[in-house]
Amino acid sequence: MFTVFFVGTAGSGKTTLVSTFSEWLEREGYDVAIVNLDPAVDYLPYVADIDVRDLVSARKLARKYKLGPNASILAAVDSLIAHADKIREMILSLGATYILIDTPGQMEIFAFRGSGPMLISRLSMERGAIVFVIDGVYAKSPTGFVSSILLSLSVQFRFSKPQVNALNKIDLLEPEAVERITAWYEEPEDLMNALRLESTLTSKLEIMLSEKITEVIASMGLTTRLIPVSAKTGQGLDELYRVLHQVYIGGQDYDYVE
Ligand SMILES: Nc1nc2c(ncn2[C@@H]2O[C@H](COP(=O)(O)OP(=O)(O)O)[C@@H](O)[C@H]2O)c(=O)[nH]1
Ligand SMILES: [Mg+2]
Repeated sequence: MFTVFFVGTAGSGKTTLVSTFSEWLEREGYDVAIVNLDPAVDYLPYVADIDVRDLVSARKLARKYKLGPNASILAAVDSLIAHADKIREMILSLGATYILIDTPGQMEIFAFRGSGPMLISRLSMERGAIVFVIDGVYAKSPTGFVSSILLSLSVQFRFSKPQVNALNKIDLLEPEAVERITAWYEEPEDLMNALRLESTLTSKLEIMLSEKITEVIASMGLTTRLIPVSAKTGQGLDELYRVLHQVYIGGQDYDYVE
């Protein structure tokens, strides 16, 4: 049993990717199940095998305790901890090979509080991985790219699980833009030049910081692949599967080697 958590900023395409990727896996003949961990979502494009909205509802909490939208999601995600063992049992009884887990829209509520990492460690089966979903439209600009990768890095620190970065929405990008972005990931020089051209770097300090950051990104690229995908058209899902499969057979101490 392999649990794959989809994490990323609101609107990056986690839910859509879970939906298309599960269809792709099913078409390829794999046994797949979906868990929705977002207690505040209104509409899901897939049928969840386990849906936390059946256990906690952000909307009900909001009404009961007169909470605003953010506070009610916070309360709902935190209260999921009380149900972690039950959800784990439910996942085990599904018996599927691949368990795709869709996480709350507001990533910071999930990743940067105690409850997110706790849930991930309780719900990971013998193998677990994170797919960090990056919004390709946002990552098109050098500064947007850098901030997306820094977020991915901080998620990696939070969860310390094998992680794959999916550059989503490539159907909205020119093929040259996709190539450029993937090159930034591996070549600090390319990224540094692009940052300079974007000319937001004014002070010496900013330039020095950017140089250090681009080095970190390039060294991250050695172990964590950036995989261009489209949750809309299904482009790149075969590659996403291939890399995840390597994590699955390689275990937790996975290092990607080309
Ligand atoms: N064009 C395009 N739109 C996408 C893609 N993935 C997601 N979207 C759209 O982006 C919006 C947010 O997607 P959603 O899956 O709900 O994001 P989430 O908040 O991360 O779960 C929706 O309108 C999706 O239709 C993609 O690969 N291409
Ligand atoms: Mg979602």
